[in-house]
Amino acid sequence: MRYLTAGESHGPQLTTIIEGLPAGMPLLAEDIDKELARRQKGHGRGRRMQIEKDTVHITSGVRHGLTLASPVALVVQNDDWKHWTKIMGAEPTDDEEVKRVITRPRPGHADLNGALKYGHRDMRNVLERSSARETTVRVAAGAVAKKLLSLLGIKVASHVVEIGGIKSEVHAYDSIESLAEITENSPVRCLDPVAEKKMMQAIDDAKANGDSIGGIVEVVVEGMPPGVGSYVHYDRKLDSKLAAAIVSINAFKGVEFGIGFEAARKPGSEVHDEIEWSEGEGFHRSTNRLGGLEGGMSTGMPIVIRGVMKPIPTLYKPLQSVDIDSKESFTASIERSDSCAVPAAAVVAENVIAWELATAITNQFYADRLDTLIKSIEDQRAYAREF
Ligand code: EPS
Repeated sequence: MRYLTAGESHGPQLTTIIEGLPAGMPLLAEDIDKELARRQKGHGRGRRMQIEKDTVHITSGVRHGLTLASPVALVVQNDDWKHWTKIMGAEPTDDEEVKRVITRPRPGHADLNGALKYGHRDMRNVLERSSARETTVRVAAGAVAKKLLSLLGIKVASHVVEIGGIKSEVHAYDSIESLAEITENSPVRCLDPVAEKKMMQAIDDAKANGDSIGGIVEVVVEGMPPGVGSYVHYDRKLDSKLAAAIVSINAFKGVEFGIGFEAARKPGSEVHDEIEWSEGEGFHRSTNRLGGLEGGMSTGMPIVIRGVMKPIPTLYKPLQSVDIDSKESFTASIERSDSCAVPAAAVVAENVIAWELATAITNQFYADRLDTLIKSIEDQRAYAREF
């Protein structure tokens, strides 16, 4: 499976074209809209989210609710476009007023590096595309993957484990369904109601100070059959694919699996998961410190991945920068921004992980048809149980 996205933050629309889905897979716009709505929520979001009501149009690849195996094109309109038709229009203009040229790079953004790379003297040409608005259609593509995974008995959920230095102290949950339900009702997608309140206060404080804060999100996956991925070559290792997916999310700077960096501080006997076998269940691990991944492959245990998001670099509190035309120093100022997008980023993380898992599965198993793919996955699970 593969997909590309297109679209500028304040352009008319965002688009993705997905290829490689099995034929005969049920897919409705509402499957995607559900994820798009989840991504828009979260304490700390700015005014833009009040303008947008993200919903998808499926413009190809699906007929009467089933995939055809032809490319699936998904379109999400930008409601804000009506305010930007001149500034972001495709037609040429000599009117400098209309262009709203940006010559002042914001520290921490793609502005300056993107301008140097492509020779843009108007950094709007960079920031319109580097904006996290693009995660809308990455979530749309991920929602399609998530739907496929659900049909294969694989569930994906997430929670926010830290915001602005405040840590969730609740890590246990009854089931992945209850994790999803509790976090869905939390304005910061946190399992810990005490930490939740403190996180919301920290976001409010950051906003009042003109600042922004980051955090850590955790994605959990249940139901992956063992042996997906590869130990044979670097570019087929499942953990490397998942790590790349997390770090590809705007503002994400690091990734951990299972106990993660804690592994550097512990002896091997306290890191590796002992192997057990029982009738019916087959092989499993007594613990899951490695987060469901060993040797570049899934173990069949839950996959646990954490990603760290830096504070959003668009700050009301100005930071020092230099104008690319005048070369004069200035302090960057902005019109609007999110003060914290960690809860929304948890949804993005879920969906990019779903995409990578669905891709790994469709690469490894015969996936032209949904029915044969379902059977292949069931066979792999049964094989592992009886191995
Ligand atoms: C973003 C800046 C803000 C955010 C945006 C990401 O948008 P604007 O420039 O229109 O105020 O709201 O996020 C989204 C639009 C979104 O859908 O998540 C940025 O610079 O990355």
